Amino acid sequence: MPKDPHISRRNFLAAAGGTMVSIGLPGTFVKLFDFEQRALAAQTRPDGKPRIPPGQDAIKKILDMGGRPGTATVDNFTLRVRGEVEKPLVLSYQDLLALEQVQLTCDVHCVTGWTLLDSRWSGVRLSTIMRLAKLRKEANFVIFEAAAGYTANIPITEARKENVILAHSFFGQKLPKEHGSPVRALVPDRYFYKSAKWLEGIKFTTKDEPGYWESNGYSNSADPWKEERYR
Ligand SMILES: Nc1nc2c(c(=O)[nH]1)N[C@H]1C(S)=C(S)[C@@H](COP(=O)(O)O)O[C@H]1N2
Ligand SMILES: [Mo]
Repeated sequence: MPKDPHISRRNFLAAAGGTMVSIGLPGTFVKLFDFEQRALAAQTRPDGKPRIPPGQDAIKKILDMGGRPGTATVDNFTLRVRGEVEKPLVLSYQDLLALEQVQLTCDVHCVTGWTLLDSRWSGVRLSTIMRLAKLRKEANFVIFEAAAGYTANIPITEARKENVILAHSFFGQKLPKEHGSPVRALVPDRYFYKSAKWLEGIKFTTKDEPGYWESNGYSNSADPWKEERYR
């Protein structure tokens, strides 16, 4: 493994295949103090699940997990919505802002073991896009299509949840480049590799199409509370 993990991961993505590498940028992260961790671990969510899923540790600040950014900016961004829809769409950044906006405070869980609590995002619900594009009943899966060929897939049942959004802001600011600007998917209740950064398209399919990490040894369902990490 080269010294700079960012470079090695880029090369890996560029090569698109080959040997298994660690998901995201490997390395250590700064956890909360043990007493804080224990207090948080004792909390439960409104849905009754523990606040911190098994095998996860809370951290203070989001990490840049790398990946290959796109060239899109706020000015030339387009989101293509296609597949099992009556009305395929091509949305600009302004188009997205003109749709119903939501603000969301949620926890995100990276499969490498870190959990970021109370992260604040804003954007548009995926269900809003589904309504706008007039989803066909044949649509069973959502495939997020991102820059450089990165994809991630979720079932339509997950996609309908209120907390699944296309995010353009993070803590009240435009999404930083390294975290997926202009727009990323956010699927808080699955491991974070489902939350495709640098989003370019959304495809609705009848059959499942396992995404990038889902085809490289990681779980297709990716439920943090069931610890579905690997295939
Ligand atoms: N386009 C794209 N999206 C991606 C990735 C990637 O490599 N490319 N990595 C995924 C993984 S493994 C994780 S953990 C999160 C990390 O997001 P962050 O860098 O904003 O923390 O993005 C996910 N989305
Ligand atoms: Mo990850």
